[in-house]
Amino acid sequence: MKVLATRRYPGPPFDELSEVEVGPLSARREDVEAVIVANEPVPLDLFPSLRLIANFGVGYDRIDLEACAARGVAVTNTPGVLDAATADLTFALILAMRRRVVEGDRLVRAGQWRGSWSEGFLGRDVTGSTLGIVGLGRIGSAVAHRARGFALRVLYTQRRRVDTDLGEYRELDDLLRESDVVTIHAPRTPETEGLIDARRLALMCDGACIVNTARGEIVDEQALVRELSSGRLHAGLDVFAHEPNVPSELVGLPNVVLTPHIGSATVETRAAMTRLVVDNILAAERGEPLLTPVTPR
Ligand code: 8YV
Repeated sequence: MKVLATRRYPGPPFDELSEVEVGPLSARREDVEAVIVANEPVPLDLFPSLRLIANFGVGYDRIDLEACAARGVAVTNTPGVLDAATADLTFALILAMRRRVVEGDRLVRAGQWRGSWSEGFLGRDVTGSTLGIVGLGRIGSAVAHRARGFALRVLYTQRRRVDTDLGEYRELDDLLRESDVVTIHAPRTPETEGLIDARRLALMCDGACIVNTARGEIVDEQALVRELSSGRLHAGLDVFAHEPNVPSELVGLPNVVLTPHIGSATVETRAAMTRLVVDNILAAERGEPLLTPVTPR
């Protein structure tokens, strides 16, 4: 199968593709049968022979599934293999924010540390606090499992209430009111875009922390910037509405930790994602069922 990849995807499995070319999706190509993208829109009209879009990532919100279905183009993603890495980063952000790790690092590097002091630089306990999980899917559940080690009280909300011992169900507004830390693990869909808007951010208690490793568009970014600028809330943000642009107001704020969309960015996880991308292409080549197809909701 003639494959066009938007970049060299990480990990040895990439080299198992015999006919892969790395390049942009901007020119018409009659011969390309599969493309590998990282949640990028694919101009279907440029690829008349396209049969498969293999997405490097679990989220596929920038891929038009209905247009693909109408053209007979299959789409695959990489669910499962990145849950642990993303849940780990979620905890890195929670711990960094609640214990002021990045702020402390900056202070030490600036030569402003004058020795231990008992009153200053106080964070907030992680252990024993209340964690609100928005979206108890694969990644949200991995976060809930980790929460047990910190003796967290876990609340969750999602479209359908499930029978689980991972946490107590709450309506979203109640979850926001009750949580010390709110973490987002929902996919971006028309229903979740702007879900955490100004009214809902205002429900969070003073000093609470919001963590987003899902999609920037799920939170009203300007409303979040206002809450963070006032110092009322704290945040750990791995995703933004207009990546790689980060609102300039956030850069100087001490109450937010910013990371460059690295939820799945570990050597092992990225190799596993490439493995799944390649295995889907190999299955398509052999005419076998795709391993992880996605279909319109
Ligand atoms: C990116 C992600 O795909 O899986 C997702 O939905 O957002 C990430 O894993 C990855 O960072 C490549 O851009």
